[in-house]
Order: sequence, then C-alpha cells, then structure tokens
Amino acid sequence: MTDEQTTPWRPTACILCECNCGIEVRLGGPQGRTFDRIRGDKAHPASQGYTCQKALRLDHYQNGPHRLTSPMRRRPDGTYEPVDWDTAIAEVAAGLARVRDTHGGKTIFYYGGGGQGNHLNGAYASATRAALGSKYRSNALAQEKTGEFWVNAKLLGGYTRGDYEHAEVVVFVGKNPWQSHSIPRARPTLKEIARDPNRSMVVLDPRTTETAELADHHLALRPGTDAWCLAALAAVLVQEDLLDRDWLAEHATGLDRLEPLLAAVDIDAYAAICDLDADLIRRTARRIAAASSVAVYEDLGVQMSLHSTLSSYLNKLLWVLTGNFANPGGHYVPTSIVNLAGGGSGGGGGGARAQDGGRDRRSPVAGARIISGLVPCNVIAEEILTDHPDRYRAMIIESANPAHSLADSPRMREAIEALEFTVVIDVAMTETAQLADYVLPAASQFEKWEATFFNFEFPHNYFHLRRPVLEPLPGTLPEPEIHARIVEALGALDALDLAPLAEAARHSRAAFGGRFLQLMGEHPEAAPLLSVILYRTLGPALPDGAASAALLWGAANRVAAQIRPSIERAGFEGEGAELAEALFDAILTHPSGVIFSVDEPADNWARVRTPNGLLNLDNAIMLDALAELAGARPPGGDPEFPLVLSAGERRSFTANTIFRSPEWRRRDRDGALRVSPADADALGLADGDRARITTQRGSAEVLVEISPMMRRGHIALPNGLGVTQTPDAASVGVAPNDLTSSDHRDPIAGTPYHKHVPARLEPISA
Ligand SMILES: Nc1nc2c(c(=O)[nH]1)N[C@H]1C(S)=C(S)[C@@H](COP(=O)(O)OP(=O)(O)OC[C@H]3O[C@@H](n4cnc5c(=O)[nH]c(N)nc54)[C@H](O)[C@@H]3O)O[C@H]1N2
Ligand SMILES: Nc1nc2c(c(=O)[nH]1)N[C@H]1C(S)=C(S)[C@@H](COP(=O)(O)OP(=O)(O)OC[C@H]3O[C@@H](n4cnc5c(=O)[nH]c(N)nc54)[C@H](O)[C@@H]3O)O[C@H]1N2
Ligand code: SF4
Ligand SMILES: [Mo]
Repeated sequence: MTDEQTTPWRPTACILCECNCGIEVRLGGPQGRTFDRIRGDKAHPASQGYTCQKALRLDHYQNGPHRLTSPMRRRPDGTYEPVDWDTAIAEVAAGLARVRDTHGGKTIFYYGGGGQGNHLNGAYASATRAALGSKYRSNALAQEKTGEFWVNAKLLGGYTRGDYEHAEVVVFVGKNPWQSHSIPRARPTLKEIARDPNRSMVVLDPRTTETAELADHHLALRPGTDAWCLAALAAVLVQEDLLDRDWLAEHATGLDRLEPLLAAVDIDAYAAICDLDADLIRRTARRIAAASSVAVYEDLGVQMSLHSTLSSYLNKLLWVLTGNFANPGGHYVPTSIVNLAGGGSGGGGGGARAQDGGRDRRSPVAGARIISGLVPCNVIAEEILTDHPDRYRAMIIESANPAHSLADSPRMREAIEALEFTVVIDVAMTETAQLADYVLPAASQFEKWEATFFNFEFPHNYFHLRRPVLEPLPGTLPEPEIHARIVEALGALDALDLAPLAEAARHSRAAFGGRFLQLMGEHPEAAPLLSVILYRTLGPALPDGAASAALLWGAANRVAAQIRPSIERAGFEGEGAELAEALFDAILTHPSGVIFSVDEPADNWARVRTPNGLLNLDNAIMLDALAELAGARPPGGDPEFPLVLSAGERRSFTANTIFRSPEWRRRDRDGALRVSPADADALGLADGDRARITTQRGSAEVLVEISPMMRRGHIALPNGLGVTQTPDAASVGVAPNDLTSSDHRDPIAGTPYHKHVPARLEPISA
C-alpha cells in the first residue's frame, strides 16, 4: 500500500472563522508534521463537508517561523531571552502576586481568552483570575457585539439568531457572509436563496459585495446612515399598517411607545439622507412584511459604524414587528454548552442579562458601561494611561493581539508598556507579545484538545471537542496546563486536599461526582477555581489524554439540569446525573462533533427572560435615540476628510491575525485599498498606484485597487494586515488601527467606528 492509502485522515476543525467547519487533515513531510492535505469533514454536524478556500492554507498557521518554542522573558533593554517553564511560571505568578498585593487584584486586567475556534483557554483562565482576584476583563466581542448584546438583553434577556438557512426573506445588515461566513455552509445557502423564486435576500451595504450581487434588494446606502435606513424600513411597516398586530398584542410590550415615533418618521427625507430611492425602501419593507418567515443578520458594517447600538435595536424591529420569533425560519434562542454572550452561565441563552445581574456595571476609570461582563475595548488604553488610583496595573493577554486589533494601536502599545506587569499566552511573538514581560508559548490548536463555544444552531445544536492531530511542538504547553501551574504557584489550591478526588476519578465518574459535590459543599470558596480543580483531578482519568476536556464535565452537568428535554430529544438518556454523563461521554467519543440538543419552537419562549416573558420594545434609551435621529446631523461634509474609510474588510484572504505569513494570501498579498472608479478618476489614481491615506489619527502608504464594488466616497482596507511573521521580518500591508481613534465610538456600548473613519487620499507621485 502507498502512503496515500495508509496515512490516516484526522478529524479536526478550521480555526479561521467562527464557523469552525469540520475538516480532516493528512500529515506528511519529513517529520510527519506538515499538513499535506486538508478536506472538509462530511461527518461534521454543521458544516457537512463544506469548507471555503482559506481552510486549505492552515499549514501556514501550524508550521512556520512564527511558532514560539520556549517561554520568553523580557530583558531590561527590551530584547527577550528564553527561560525554562519552571522559571517562567514562578516569575509570572510572583509578578502577578506582587501587583495584587500592592494594588489589589482588581487592577489585574484579563484580555482575550479565545480566538475564532479555541475557547477552552478562557474557561481555564477564569481560575487564574479568581486566584488573583481579577475583576475586569474584555475581548474582541467588546468591539463588535456588545451593543447587540445590550439591545438583546433588554428585548428578550438572551441571545438570538435567525434561521438563515430556511427563512423566506433573509436580511443582511452590514454583513458580507460570502466572504465572512458566520453561518454554516454560507455560500451554498446564499446561492440557494438567490436561486429560489419564492425567497428573497435583502442586503444593506454601501458596497456591492459578493453577497449584494446575489440580493433581490440591495440597499447601497451612504456609509454610516443605517440608523436612518432601518428607521425608515420600520416606519413603512407602521405607516402602511403592515405590523403583525395580533401577534404583537400577544407576544410583545412597548409598542405603544414605539409606534408614534415610527409614525412620525419622514421616510422620503430619511431615504435622501441615505442617498437611496424611497421607493426601494418601501418595496423592501413590504417584501419583509409579506414573508412567512424573516431572519436578520447584523454584523460589523453596522456594529462598527455610527449609531451602532441604535442600528442594532432598529434592525431587530424588522423581525419583531412582523412576528418572526419562535416560528420556523424566524428568530430563535440557541442552546449553548458554555454561553459566550453571557460569560459561561451555560445553557438556555441567558445572554447579557445573566452577566450583568440586572445592575449597570461600570468600568473603574472611564465609567464605561460593562456589557456581558466586558469592558469596552476602546476605553482600555485610557483606563491604563492615567494616574487614577483604580487604573489597571497588569494584564494577562491570551489568544488575542490587542496591540494590533484595538483602535489606535500606537496608544494601545503605549498603554501596555505603561503597565507594571504583562504576560502574553500565544503561539507567536505577536505585536502584543513584543510588549510583554513574559510570553508563554501555547501548543497550537491542532496540538491539543480544543473546542469552540460558537454553537448557535437551531433546532439541532452541536458541540465539537477536537482531538489533537499531532504532538505539541516541544517547549509548548496547552493553556489548561499553563493555568493550572499558575494557580498552583499562587498557592490557591494549598488549602484543598485534591488527592481523594483524583482517586475517586480513577475509580469511576459516579464516585467522582459524589466526592466532587462533597468538596464543593465543604469549600464553597473554591468554586471559582472549578476548571483547574477538574483538570487536576478528573482530567488525568479521562481517556486518550483528554484532561483539558475535564471542564466540559461541569458544563455537561449544568446544561443537563438547565435544558434536559432538549438534550433528551437529541437521544441522550439517563436518570439524574446519568444524563450529564451520557452527554459528556458522547462529547469525548465523537471526534467530528455531536448534536447535543434538539429544540422545539416553544423552547424559545421559555428562554425569554424579560420580567413578563414578552419581547420588550420599550427600551427608553433607544426610543430617545430614535426620536433624536430626526434632528441628528448626517455623516459627511468634512472638507479635510471627504472620504469614509472602512478599516478592516473581510476578504478571500484575510483571517484576523491568525496567519502571520504573507505567503498564505494567494491574491491581494499587500491588502490593497479599494477605491471606486469615480474617486480614482477624480484623484487621478490608476490600479496598482501607490497613494497616501490620512485620517485624524495617522497616515499610511497604500496600494490602490480600483474596485467597482465600492460606492463613490467609500474606500476600504482589509483586516489582519500589517503584521510581521517574526519580530525582525518586514510587515506587509497596513495595520488598520494605525488609522483609527479610540474616542471614535458608540456612546452606549463603547464599540468602535472602524467602518466609518473619515479619511483623505492623495496620489504619491512616482
Ligand atoms: N475571510 C474572512 N472571514 C472572516 C474574518 C476574516 O478575518 N476574514 N473574520 C471573522 C470575524 S472576527 C468577524 S467579526 C466577521 C465579520 O464579518 P462581516 O461583518 O461580514 O465583515 P466586514 O467585511 O468587516 O464588514 C461587513 C460589511 O460591512 C460593510 N459596511 C461598511 N460600512 C457600512 C455601513 O456604513 N453600513 C452598512 N450597512 N454596511 C457597511 C462593508 O462594505 C462589508 O461588506 O467575519 C468573520 N469571518
Ligand atoms: N480596524 C479594525 N480592527 C478590528 C476589526 C476591524 O474590522 N477593523 N475587527 C475586529 C474583530 S471583529 C475581531 S474578532 C478582532 C480580532 O482580533 P483579536 O481578538 O486580537 O484576535 P486575532 O487577530 O484573531 O488573534 C488571535 C491570536 O491568537 C493567537 N493564537 C492562535 N492560536 C492560539 C492558541 O491555540 N493559543 C493561544 N494562546 N493563542 C493562539 C494568534 O497567534 C493571534 O495572536 O479584531 C478586531 N479589530
Ligand atoms: S474560514 Fe470559516 S467558513 Fe472557511 S473553512 Fe474555515 S471555518 Fe469554514
Ligand atoms: Mo470578530
């Protein structure tokens, strides 16, 4: 037999976007560590064999000069030296303990905890944070989704998604799923909708994206005017009496306060602000109202633009006012093994409400609203660069690159450098790692047990625990081990005798369960250390070295209690705790993922957590913002910055900063600035020219691509560019956040306006 026939295909998942499509990898190369071939995994419950072109390039993540193979310690001159793990852990624990003992644990800020497909690290980091008394944290969700979480918390007290696969009308608001995906098998699904004469696709995007090309109604609005456009769409529903009044009477409150505001909207005037034909808005609203089911997807085009939280509220009116919740093809509340939007409360989609506990928590220095437990990314630098006594003094940064991905990178770098102590846990010497006191090298996502918590499907929801496809690179460790060692070095487990628990785990899981409850009863103060306790006791008893999965035993017990009927419908059986054991076993033994819950439409209503169990339209802050819109100044009109830069567009070859090699991009290697033909003409720019872009914050030299996708006045740079493969290599392309400002943000959620950066462009004469 040839190697072709004998080398096994190993199931895992793509880690480049939140879809985490199942893939199979075949290893090769001299050390047997190269990803020779990659294909979609047909056994994966959500992706069913689908991948996009990016997954085939994953060897650039797994193998390359960017990989770290030793903990690194910063020398006084700013260079780094390798140190052994014992030294690194001891010094990291001592450095963090020093900050805690001097200034209090609440000055230790945690950032990150998972990228597009690796969420176990954040779950284990919660033990490290607890051991330190760290109170404040954030991650990328707080520069995109927190405005939507806040709106959802008021509207239904949970998270919600639409059934894009089956809805009669699908509306994409500032979302280009052809490139960015975020829904399983995005491209076949989009083509299917476009092909079906009975279904329609609506796209709100200034740009004629690949998705917009397939749309029945493309609302190519002026950038930053979505709030007016969405208000006008909702106003048509009211003014033409297209509301589902019976349904609303039964299922919603607050319509009496909202309706007069929408009745007063001057649709023609709003259409003019958006530079859209009012008739297109009217026809679109009528199509939405006529549909048997509607699903709306909002993403960065509005979440990172002007009036972003208001736009989140208004786009939800399109499906609420037309009665599209808990109906087939409409909106639903997904189950979750671990609830990301709600910060790990598990099951049932508790969402932002559960996290905030009803209180309006604020950040310690800027007093910014904390949503879903997350401090807005845009205030982090100002919470450090101040002499306020409560300022953050230390940071733990894991699986994220905030020195590159947050607004105003130069200021963010200054802030990290101003901290007394910083530790970064990453696979590479990133822009952020290059500022840290210690860098701890993680095993890659293909070298350890990993999982995504981006599980949002309905009625069948799935969970995929991935097995390692190869041994960790020597010198690296999986994050659960790193956190366990830090927690131990801090002495946080000293008062607990874990030996009997570990012994019970070797005996049986039933014995373990009993012992575990006993320990938690005796030591309730140890509950925040739960993940590491499970890892050290149950972990070693799990098959095939799956110690990192120990935490999922706790999660399985929680969801089995919270959503038992959904889990039973997925085919799991067992009295009491046995149901959780059956679920946990299935997770451990299905290397391509498992369907863990099957829902019924009525489950959605049970998961609505508003006080009266109804959808609540009466969000006072949003209603005020809607009323003020009529008199608000539309964007534009600054002669110094006549263009609008969309800083960070998703393209065929972008994937945040997960790939660091420029070679991975088969096209658009430099990440060109897209310019409309009309603007290029006016500026005297030709395709391939170099030009200088300037914003209020910065300036950069760019390569110009004349693109018919762009609307006049709108220019776009891709996300993820401007990184170096190794610190001494040259960076390729523009780092978008060298051009953005942190004070350019939403007044409610603090989310950045990355898609709406006033800019000007000048040719560079050769
Ligand atoms: N290829 C690829 N896919 C990815 C990623 C990646 O890096 N590369 N990243 C993943 C991540 S982390 C995320 S969050 C998602 C993001 O996914 P998307 O939100 O779909 O991505 P973007 O391209 O950033 O923005 C979407 C659209 O917003 C439009 N837009 C710009 N300004 C406006 C405006 O004022 N109004 C409206 N309505 N639209 C506007 C842009 O033209 C763009 O087409 O993608 C995920 N998928
Ligand atoms: N201007 C502008 N800025 C943006 C955006 C934009 O559109 N415009 N988009 C924003 C969005 S939506 C997002 S989601 C963020 C993304 O920005 P970040 O949240 O900062 O994350 P990534 O760029 O995805 O970087 C992930 C990091 O994880 C590391 N990593 C990979 N695998 C592992 C592992 O197994 N363990 C550990 N410990 N580390 C690992 C990678 O090396 C990388 O450093 O960027 C945001 N920034
Ligand atoms: S990038 Fe996203 S859509 Fe493409 S293969 Fe990977 S997970 Fe799937
Ligand atoms: Mo994102």
